[in-house]
Amino acid sequence: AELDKTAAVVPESTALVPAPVDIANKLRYLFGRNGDYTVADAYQGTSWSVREKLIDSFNKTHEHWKKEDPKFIYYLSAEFLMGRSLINTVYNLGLEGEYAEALNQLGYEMEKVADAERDAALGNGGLGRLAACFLDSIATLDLPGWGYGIRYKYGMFKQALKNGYQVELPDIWLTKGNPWELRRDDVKFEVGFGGRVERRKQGNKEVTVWTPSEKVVAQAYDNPIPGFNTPTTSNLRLWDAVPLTEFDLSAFNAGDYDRAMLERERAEGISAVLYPNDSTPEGKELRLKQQYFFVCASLQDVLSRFKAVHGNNFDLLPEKACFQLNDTHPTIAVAELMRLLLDVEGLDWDQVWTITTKCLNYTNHTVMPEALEKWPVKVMAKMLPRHMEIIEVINEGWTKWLGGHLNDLAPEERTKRIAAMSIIHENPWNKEEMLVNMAYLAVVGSSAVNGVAAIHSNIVKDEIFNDFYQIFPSKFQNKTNGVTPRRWLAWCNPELASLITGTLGTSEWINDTEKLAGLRAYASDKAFQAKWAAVKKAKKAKLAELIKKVHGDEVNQNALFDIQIKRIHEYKRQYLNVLSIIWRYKQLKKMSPEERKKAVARVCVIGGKAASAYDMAKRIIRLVTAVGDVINKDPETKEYLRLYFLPDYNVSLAETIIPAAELSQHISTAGTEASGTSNMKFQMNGCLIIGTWDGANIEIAEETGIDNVFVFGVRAEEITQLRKERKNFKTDPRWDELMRDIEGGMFGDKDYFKPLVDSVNNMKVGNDWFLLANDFASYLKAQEDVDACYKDQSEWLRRSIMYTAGSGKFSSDRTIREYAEDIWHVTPSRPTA
Ligand code: GL5
Repeated sequence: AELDKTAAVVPESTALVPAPVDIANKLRYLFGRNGDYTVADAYQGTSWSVREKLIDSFNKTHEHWKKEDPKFIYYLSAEFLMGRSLINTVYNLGLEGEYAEALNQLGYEMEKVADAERDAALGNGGLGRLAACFLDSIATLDLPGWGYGIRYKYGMFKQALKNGYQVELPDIWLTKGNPWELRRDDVKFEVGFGGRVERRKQGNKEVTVWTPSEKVVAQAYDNPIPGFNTPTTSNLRLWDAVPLTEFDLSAFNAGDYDRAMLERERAEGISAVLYPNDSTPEGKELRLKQQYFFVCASLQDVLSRFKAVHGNNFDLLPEKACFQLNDTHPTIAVAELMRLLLDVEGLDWDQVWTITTKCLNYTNHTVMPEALEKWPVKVMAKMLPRHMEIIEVINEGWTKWLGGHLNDLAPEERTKRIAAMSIIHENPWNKEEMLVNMAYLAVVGSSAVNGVAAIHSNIVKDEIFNDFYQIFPSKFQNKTNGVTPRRWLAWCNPELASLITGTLGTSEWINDTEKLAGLRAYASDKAFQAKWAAVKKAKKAKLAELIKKVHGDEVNQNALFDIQIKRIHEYKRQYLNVLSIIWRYKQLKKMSPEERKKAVARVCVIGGKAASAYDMAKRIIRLVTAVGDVINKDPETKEYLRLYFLPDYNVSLAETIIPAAELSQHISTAGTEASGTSNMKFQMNGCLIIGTWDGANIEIAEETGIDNVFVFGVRAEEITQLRKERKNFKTDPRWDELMRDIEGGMFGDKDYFKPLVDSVNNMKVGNDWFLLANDFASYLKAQEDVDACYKDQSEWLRRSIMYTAGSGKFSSDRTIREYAEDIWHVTPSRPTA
C-alpha cells in the first residue's frame, strides 16, 4: 500500500542531540569506533556532526531560493583553493562554543582537532584562493550564487625538500573521505569530445548534429558554503569525471581486462590532477579537456534548472543567470552556451549571441603574456569540432563588424588592426599554426571585462586589450580584489580579533571591516600598543614552534619576523630578497660583537611552490636553502640573522604564518603583479609591508598612509624604457660583489647557481627582465628604513595598528558588493533562520 507521504516529514534531528553525544555517535556508527579515540578520530566525528548542521542550513537556503527564483551568479573557475573547512564552518555557523565544549568533554582541544584536517588544495595560488574568498562573501552577503569547478582527485602537489631541492609529491587528499561534500547521484551530465559535425534536414530547417567520438559523465558533488552571521549557506558544485558505462563487459568476458578498464581510466583522467601552474601556460590537451568538461557540465546544469521553471523562454535567461569567467580557463563557455542554445534548443544565431553576451563576464588576472591562453586551431578542431565552427563564425562576424566600425582608418591600417584583434590568428612564432586567442574570445563574448586592482585594470585598458577598450570603453571595469576577514583575521587570529572587538566595543567589524578604522584612535595609545604587541608576541611564539618542528632550530623571538610567502616566480623576485639577506649577513660579519648587539635581529622566512617544470624557480628555492644553511649555522651571526624556507606553503600554513609576521615582502617588478592578495591578509593582521608600487600594494598604501609603508623601486611607467636601456645599465658595486660571491661558490652548488647569476647579471644580452639590478639599491635603502623603524618599537606598533585600521577596503565583501552591483545585477535573498 502507498505510504502517507505527508506523515513522513520528520523534524530535523541534528538540533536535538547534544554535540558530544553526536560526535560519539558519528564515530560509533560511521567508523565503528567505541571510545579510545585518536585526534584524527575526533576530527572525523566532529566534522561529520557539524556537516549535518551545515546541510540543514544548505537545504533551507536552497528551498528558499527555489521558491523565490532570484537571479543567480555562477562563478566558473578551474581552481578553488578552499583550505580546511572545520574551523571555518563551526565559526561561520556560530557553533564554536558548543563544539569547543563538546570536544573538551571528550578530552580534546578544538585547535588540535582542526589540525588533523587535510587542506583542500584545488588551486595554485592567488587566483584559486580569491575564488574561495569570493564564495565566503557571496554567502555572507546572502547573494544567490554558486561556484562551479572540478573535483580534482589530486590537488596542488605537496612540496618537500630533499637536500634543499624541491621535490613534488602527490596530494592524496580524499583517502579518508570528505565530510564537507555531498555526492549528488541524481545530478549527472554527459560531456562529449571529438567526433564529427553534420547538417541534417529537419522539416524545412537545417540542424547541426555533433556526434562525439568519446563521452564521459560529469558527476556532481556539492560543497556547502556557510555564510557568516546569516542563515544562508550557498554551494560550490564540483564535477568528477566518471565513465559512461561502468565497465566494458564484453571485453572483460573476452578476458581483456586491460581494455575493460580503459574507459574508466580515460574518464577519470580528466578530473585527476590540477595543473600545477601559476601564471604560466600549460599547452596540454588534457587541460583544454578539463576546461570544457566542467564548463559543459555546469552550463547544462544551469540550463536544466532554468528550463524546469521557465521552459523555453530563453530570452529570460540573462535575467536569471550570469556567469563570471575566472580568467581565460572557462572561456570555452562562450562557444558552449552558443552550442547548447543553437543546436540543442534550436534557437537562432542572433538571439543566441545576444543571450550569451548578456550572460557572460570575464575577469583578467594576469599581465604575463604567456598566461593568456591560446589553443591551436588544430587541437580545438579535433577535440571540440562544433565549438571550433562556432568560434569561426563568431570571428567572421566580429572581424566583419570591425571592418565597418574602423572604416575611417586607412585600408592598410584597418587590415592590420583587424588582424591584431582577430580571435583566430597566426602563431607569431610559427606561421604555419593558427591559434584561438581565448582572452579575445572572452572579451568579445562578455558584457563586462575587469582587472583586479586599479593599476592592473589600467594596464588591461591601456595595454593588453587597448584596441578593444577603444571600441568598447564602457565594457572595461576595475574590481580591486579582497579577502575574507573571517578566515584571514577573525578565525586565524582570534587573539587579535578579541582585542579589536573589546576595543571597538563590537564585533560588527567582522561583517563591516570599515569599522576597523576605529582603531586609528588607539594607534598611539601606549597601553593599547602593549596589548597589541602581546598578541603579536604570542603569534610569533607559534611560528617559532613551527620552525623548530620543521628545522629543529630555536629562533630569537625578539627578532623581527620578516616573511615572503607566495608562489616562486621570477617576477615576484624572491631572488632579490635573498640578495638583500646575503648583504645583511656580510655586514653583520664585518661588525664587532658590540656593534652586532645594536643591529636589528631578523628571522627571515620564505615559502612557496615552484611549478614543476619551472627550472629557474626551482633554482631560486635551492638558493634560499643554501644561503640558509650557511647563515643559520654561523655562530657569530646566528643570533641576529636566520633564513628558513618553510616547505609546502598552503592555506593552513598561511593561517599560522600571517598572524605572526611583522614585515611582509611584496616586491614584484612594478606592473607585473596584477593585484596580490596575501598583502591584504598581512595588512589585516597588522603586518608592515615592504613593497614596490605594484598591484594592490598601491591601494593598501593609500589606505594605510603612504608614510607607513616601505615603498621602493622603479614605477610601472618607467619599465619599458628601462628595458630598452638595459645594455647601458651600470650595476651597483654591492650587487657585483654578491654576484661574485654566488658565482664563486660561497653557498656551494656553483654550477647549479650559474644560470641564476646569468639570468640577472648579463645585461649586455638584455637579461634581468624583471629589473632586479635596477631596484637593488633602493631596496637596500628601504630595508635600512625598516631597521630604523623597528628600533623605535612604539612607532612600529603605531604603524602596525594603522595597517589593520586601514584594511577595511580589502574585505572581499566590498569586492563582491561591487561585482553584484556593477556587473552581475544580483540582489540579496536571505532565507528565514
Ligand atoms: C593571479 C595574480 O598573479 C595575482 O596578482 C592576483 O592577486 C590573483 C587574483 O586576482 O590572480 N593570477 C594568477 O594566475 N594567479 C594569481 O594569483 O595564480
